[in-house]
Amino acid sequence: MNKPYLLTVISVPFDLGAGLRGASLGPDAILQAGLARRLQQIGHAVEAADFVRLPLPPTRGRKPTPPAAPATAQPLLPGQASTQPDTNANALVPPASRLKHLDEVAAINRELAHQVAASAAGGRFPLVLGGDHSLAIGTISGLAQVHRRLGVLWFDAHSDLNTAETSPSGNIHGMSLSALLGKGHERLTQLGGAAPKVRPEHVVLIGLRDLDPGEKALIAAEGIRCFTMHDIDMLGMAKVMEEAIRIVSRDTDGVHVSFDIDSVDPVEAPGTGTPVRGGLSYREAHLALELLAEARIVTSAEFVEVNPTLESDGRTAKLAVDLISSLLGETIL
Ligand code: Z70
Ligand code: MN
Ligand code: MN
Ligand code: MN
Repeated sequence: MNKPYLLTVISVPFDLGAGLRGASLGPDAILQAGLARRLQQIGHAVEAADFVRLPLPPTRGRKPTPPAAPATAQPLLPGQASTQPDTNANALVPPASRLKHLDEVAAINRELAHQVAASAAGGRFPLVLGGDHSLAIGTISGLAQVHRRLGVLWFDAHSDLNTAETSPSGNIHGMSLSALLGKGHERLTQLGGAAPKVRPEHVVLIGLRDLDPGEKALIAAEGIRCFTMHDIDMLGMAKVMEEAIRIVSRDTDGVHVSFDIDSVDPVEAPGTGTPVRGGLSYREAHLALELLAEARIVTSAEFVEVNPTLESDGRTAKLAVDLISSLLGETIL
């Protein structure tokens, strides 16, 4: 086995960046699916002190996570506006009301950035368990305090490149990557340090299949490298990862993996808020992370959008444990 990582496993039971509740139960589901034992089997030191759980800021406007949401719960329809009143219509900054739960998202991400920066500054490997994908804002802002030129591999069905102006939903988990690139509301772009946190030429998106018009425009304007499901079909995951690894490790001083579980096909990952057909197969997802482990370039990771309330058998949390294990050096032989 490779050199063991000194991990900091940071659980963030937060879901107010998403359109559906329930991803707040993701971290505990992943831990209960046996993450610590698997990390130990791989050879990583895992002591109780290396497991951190962020306390939630007080929520406003929504009740705490219910025990289980019915599987029929629906996110807002595209184009359906926030029901919150627009209190900022004449301001030059984007109306905060188009950013749902901005106060709570900013508060949890500030705390997360502190925790991640402390771990990375201590030479450790921060592993964040979400929670919804708005948490990437805190994770990567914390990493940016330590890595001046961070490479980012963003596995997702979506590109999360909306801003308040282009978002069809107002859900901040669809705006996290644009915020990290310095686009969007200043409370997100300036969180935990000056914008931008990453440069477009150091970012690669993998697994895309559901983009909004404003996201496509930003990809074109910034020249962000994307490997869509079509590209993966055509090239094969091995070739895609060869190119992706070259991009994120060229002229960078660290590589972060931001893994939205909805990048994987809903057949394997049904427990997520916005499943999209035609995703990564179980083996494609594993191969990608195995190749990253072999390349030994990854310095931090997060696994987000596991929502155990949307399934009955826990298979999505188990999948997350399998994927984390592959990324951290588990091999078949
Ligand atoms: C859509 C939006 C999104 C995850 C859904 C969806 C974004 N583009 N991200 N689920 N993980 O609302 O911005
Ligand atoms: Mn709120
Ligand atoms: Mn996402
Ligand atoms: Mn997604």
